[in-house]
Amino acid sequence: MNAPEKHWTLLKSSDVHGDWLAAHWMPFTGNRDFKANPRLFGAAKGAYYQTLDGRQVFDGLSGLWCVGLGHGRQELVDAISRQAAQLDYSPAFQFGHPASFELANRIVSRMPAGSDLNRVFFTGSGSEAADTSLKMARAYWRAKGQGSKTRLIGRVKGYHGVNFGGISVGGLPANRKLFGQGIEADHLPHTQPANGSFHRGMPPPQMTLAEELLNLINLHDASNIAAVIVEPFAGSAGVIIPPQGYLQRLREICTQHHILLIFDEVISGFGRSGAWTGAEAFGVTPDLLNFAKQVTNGVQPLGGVVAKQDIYDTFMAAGGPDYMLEFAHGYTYSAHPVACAAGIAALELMEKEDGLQRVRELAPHLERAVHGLQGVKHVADVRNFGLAAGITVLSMPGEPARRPYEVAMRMFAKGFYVRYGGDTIQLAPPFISTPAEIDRLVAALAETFEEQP
Ligand code: PXG
Ligand code: PLP
Repeated sequence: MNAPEKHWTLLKSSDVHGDWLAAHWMPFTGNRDFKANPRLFGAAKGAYYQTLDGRQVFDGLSGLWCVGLGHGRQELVDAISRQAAQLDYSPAFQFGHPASFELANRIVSRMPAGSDLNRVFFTGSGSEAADTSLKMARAYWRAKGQGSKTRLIGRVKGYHGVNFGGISVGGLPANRKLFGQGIEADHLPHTQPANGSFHRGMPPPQMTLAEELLNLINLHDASNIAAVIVEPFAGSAGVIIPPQGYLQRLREICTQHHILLIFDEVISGFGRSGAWTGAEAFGVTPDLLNFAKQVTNGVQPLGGVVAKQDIYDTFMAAGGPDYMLEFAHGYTYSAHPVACAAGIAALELMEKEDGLQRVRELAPHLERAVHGLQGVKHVADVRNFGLAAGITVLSMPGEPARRPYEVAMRMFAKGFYVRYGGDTIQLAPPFISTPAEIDRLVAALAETFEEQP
């Protein structure tokens, strides 16, 4: 409809008009606001986006938590071009190609030592990983002859993507309320400390939070519960860090009552926590571990579930004759060759540049910088872990989401991209950021908060 004259890669903002913007119904976006005031990026390099008019914008959320190694990495461009030229697509079902096996081996070698997390099921996204893990959990118990174990337990403020399974166990009301009946699920209480806590890293122990799982077991009986799914630290809800001992206690209770523990590591995995997994960073091993995002440095969509060998073996044992499938599940784009090639190259780049070490070195710097926001106007709480931070913003009466939006828009005008959601601002700078860039990001944020009425 009324296309601009130029090729789309060469557009300037003056070429873009509302008519042309109308066709794309954008995800998790205020479409009316965006189309009135488009915020379009045309290029990216390192830790910076470039707007269509060439303005540099610091990437304060690594895209959407997925571009830790920075943008425009030639190694990844080369890997995906080579794979696309050699084998662009290969049927995901009943046939294979080498890249997926290579990537699976490399992922498995980065799981916590001795964890038995060594079988990888690929998906195209984190949402698909969430639903895959929940289906795996139910089918696992069925394969073991315990088909009554179907109930799934998530957590308030949890985010597990947007598919029906994920929103059923998820605990963000805005993502659930429009969509009617989900699947049978219950929720543990969230672990967000009261405003004004300003804990650095993990909050002190608060055992009653994990013990709530015992109440749910009393209510439903473990014979009816398939799995508990939590993010090691919650990302989307505003970076909520588990209290000390919390994940350990969940693990103990799940083991004792024969309930699978699923970690959704779509954000915490592949570096953001300063380790390959949040499981390793927090010292707790789940039975199923979901990943996406950073695994390809965001350059291709890819997610998956890493299962313990016992889970895989159970499916194989119950699979019937060898020519039959053991798990009737998968996606057209499961283990897409180009996405797998991107994953292999991204993991290599993480090693080569010692991405984990960079996160571990920058994390204390980010912690000091963001906790310097204590006392700044409108700042109600600050939380951090690894290279992630969440800031709770004091709400305007009746409009909790308003001020974070205003702050993020003002930040964009100043050359910083930050994420806003609910009553929070979220930061997740690239692993390749410098301490000075983090200081500038947080200083701009402090200034912007002070400017707000
Ligand atoms: N699980 C977790 C823990 C996530 O953080 C998903 C599942 C879903 O992944 P996909 O690839 O289907 O989007 C996520 C994604 C934000 C933000 O700003 C977070 C996510 C996605 C977009 C924005 O907090 N998390
Ligand atoms: N809907 C229809 C009509 C399909 O044929 C398919 C896949 O073949 C799907 C949905 C699922 O798509 P995907 O495998 O990309 O999730």
